[in-house]
Amino acid sequence: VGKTITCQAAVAWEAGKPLSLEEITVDPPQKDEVRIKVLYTALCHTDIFTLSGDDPEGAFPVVLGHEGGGVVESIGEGVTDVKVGDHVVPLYTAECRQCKFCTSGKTNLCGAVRATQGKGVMPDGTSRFKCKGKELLHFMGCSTFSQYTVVSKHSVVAITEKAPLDKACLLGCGLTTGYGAATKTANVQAGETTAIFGLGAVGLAVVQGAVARKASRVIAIDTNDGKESWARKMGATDFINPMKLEGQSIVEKLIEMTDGGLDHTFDCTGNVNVMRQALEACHKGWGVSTIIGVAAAGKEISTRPFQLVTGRKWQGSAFGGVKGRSELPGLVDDYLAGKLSIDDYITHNTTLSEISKGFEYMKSGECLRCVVDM
Ligand code: NAD
Ligand code: DAO
Ligand code: ZN
Repeated sequence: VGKTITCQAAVAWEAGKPLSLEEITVDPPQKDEVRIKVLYTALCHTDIFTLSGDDPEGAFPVVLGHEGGGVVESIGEGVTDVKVGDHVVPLYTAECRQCKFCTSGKTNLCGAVRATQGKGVMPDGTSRFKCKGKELLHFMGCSTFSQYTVVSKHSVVAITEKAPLDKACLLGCGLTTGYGAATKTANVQAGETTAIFGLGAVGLAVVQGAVARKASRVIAIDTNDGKESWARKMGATDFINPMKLEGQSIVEKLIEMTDGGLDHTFDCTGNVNVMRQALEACHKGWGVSTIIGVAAAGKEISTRPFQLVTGRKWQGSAFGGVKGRSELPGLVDDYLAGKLSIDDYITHNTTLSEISKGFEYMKSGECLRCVVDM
């Protein structure tokens, strides 16, 4: 049986307060659990959203972070798919391969750890983290803002050591989400037209997915002109700033550009008005709009039902529809083969002790992803 480890972590004590660098203890992995030495973590807007207190389900004190990469330090009984020393990416979308979701062949969602993950505890209902005599909650089944973390064996995948972990960590959320939404959930086919609303890391990864699928048109849309060069670099064929259209709505403009509307649109903004635009810019009869953005608490989408009656479809995508344990290694191969770029997304770097700077970078329009060296 392993020992409790003392290490540094960025702790979120309460909503609306900055993260605090603390010495914490991390208990050994129990049955079916894996303890990981986290080497890198990237920051994502979901961490910022939870820390802000705007997420009504956010609970504190907690160790945030869910876009990480590390090395397996120890394993509990019953763990067979990863071993000590393996390079791994924690998965906020678990894959147990046994539940009705996993065996359905219809979804990448998994029921195995869902309830406890949502409560911020391990599947046995307890936490592995303590600080100053208090238990800290886990976050999204990952908690990568700690030098060591414990995750369920269903929530971790080993990847080849050929992939540098300071890059591969981005596959833990944003890039897989966008690339998978285009290539798996929407399953864009060669020659189809696509439009992507919102060009953060997620939207740019949708652009890459659409380009990889040889979409005939990849129209990138953002209210920030600074995103045009990024979108073009990823292979977008067009860029539109909807704020700069005169006498025409973005929906009218897109319909005009594509002879009636798009085969596929994607919302990567989380704004429910944009979600409506994305649906209504779809081609009558067959256009499909995929919602990826996470809307603020309590927000609802709307459109006239006639939009759906006349053949447009609305769907959503979580983690790009990717089954983490089965399919993430394939994305790592795509990265190593030069088909999926990751390096371009890392616009900023920081260290654990300066993680709050990373949050500031993320709030600025210029940062796609900030990787934290733990
Ligand atoms: P980001 O903030 O970096 O990017 C959002 C982009 O949208 C920005 O470039 C912004 O300028 C642009 N934008 C804002 N309002 C707009 C408008 N009205 N029209 C066009 N563009 C507009 O965020 P990100 O990290 O790329 O994440 C995008 C979204 O995806 C977020 O809502 C995030 O929570 C969500 N997300 C979902 C999943 C999932 O599994 N479904 C996973 C990760 C992230
Ligand atoms: O199975 O009900 C469930 C929970 C699935 C979680 C999917 C989360 C998708 C969006 C999260 C954004 C992460 C950054
Ligand atoms: Zn499952």
